[in-house]
Amino acid sequence: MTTALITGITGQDGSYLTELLIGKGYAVHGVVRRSSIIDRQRIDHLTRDPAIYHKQLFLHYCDLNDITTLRRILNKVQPDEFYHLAGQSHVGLSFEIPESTCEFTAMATLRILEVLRDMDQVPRFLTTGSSEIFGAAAESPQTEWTAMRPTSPYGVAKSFAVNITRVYREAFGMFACTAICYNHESERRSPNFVTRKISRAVAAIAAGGVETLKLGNLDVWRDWGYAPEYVDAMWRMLQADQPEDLIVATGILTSLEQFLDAAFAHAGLSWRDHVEIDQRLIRPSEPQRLVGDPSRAARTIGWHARTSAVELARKLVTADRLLPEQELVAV
Ligand code: G4F
Repeated sequence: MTTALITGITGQDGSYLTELLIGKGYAVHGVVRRSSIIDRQRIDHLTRDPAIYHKQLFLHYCDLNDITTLRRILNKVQPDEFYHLAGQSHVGLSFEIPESTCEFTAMATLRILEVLRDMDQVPRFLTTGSSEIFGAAAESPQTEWTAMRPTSPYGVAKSFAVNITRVYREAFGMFACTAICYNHESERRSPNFVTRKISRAVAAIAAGGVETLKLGNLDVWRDWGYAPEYVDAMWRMLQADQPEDLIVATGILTSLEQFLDAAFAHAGLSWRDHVEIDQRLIRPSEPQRLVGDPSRAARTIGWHARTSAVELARKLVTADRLLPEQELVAV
């Protein structure tokens, strides 16, 4: 049985990756933070399944600052593959909490690499980068060789993580790589990201619960894909003969207005009747357009995104319209 260890197992990507690996017969060990409020909704269906929990899925308490505990878990579990997905993932919020964003996203990656380097059997290591490393990109679409010009503390922290992972790969011969993921969304996305905020608002408006949706900058273009497909790319990267950083993206640029069109039209609505601009939601700086070139991932690991941004918008609205009305408040 192949053994994987995942940080960020309770997040969107962590939960989909866990399902994927369990389906492939892995033993999956997840690292979870101790907190008085237990928020493991995305993996509840797995931890409630007696055929899976404590048989194929195991959870361990560990804060990523607590490196001695992580070392102990690693020595006990001896994973073959290590997926480091944890971190502060909200770009806008990183302007308000830059230090902790860098601590969890940049420094935690370095600490993990340091612990792994000392192991007798070093597991294969993957972390997730972000299109935010390119920021004010000098070229479009961005490739694995595009210069990093981040525009947010989050993007700077991710740039550090990508670079330190490369340095450990090159300097110490570790199988360590970064999936440079563009925006990837799903029914499990937290509503503080724009896609899910929109789909929940559409559901609430269609149900007659609210009338308006407050958004920040609408003049942005992103490369939006479907998260379950992105964790498949992560897995494929760790099965490759050689470790390398890859762009994981659809290659298609969609404007936020196009996403709004698709989401509202799916419920027979027009966003122009409901969206208001709230200046407080506009970030101090951000990339205007980000689109990745996924051709290297197609060539080396045979990965292709299958869901378009328009299909994604419709999928999220369909799912959110099935939610009980009380879950749709506060959009
Ligand atoms: O959904 P977002 O918050 O995603 P963002 O900032 O692009 O970051 C996501 O994708 C990155 C990959 O490229 C990840 F690394 C990162 O962890 C995260 O998953 O915002 C998308 C766009 C932004 O331009 C933002 O300014 O939507 C704009 N936007 C406009 N109004 C809004 C809102 N974003 C949010 N979250 N909320 C708004 O009301």
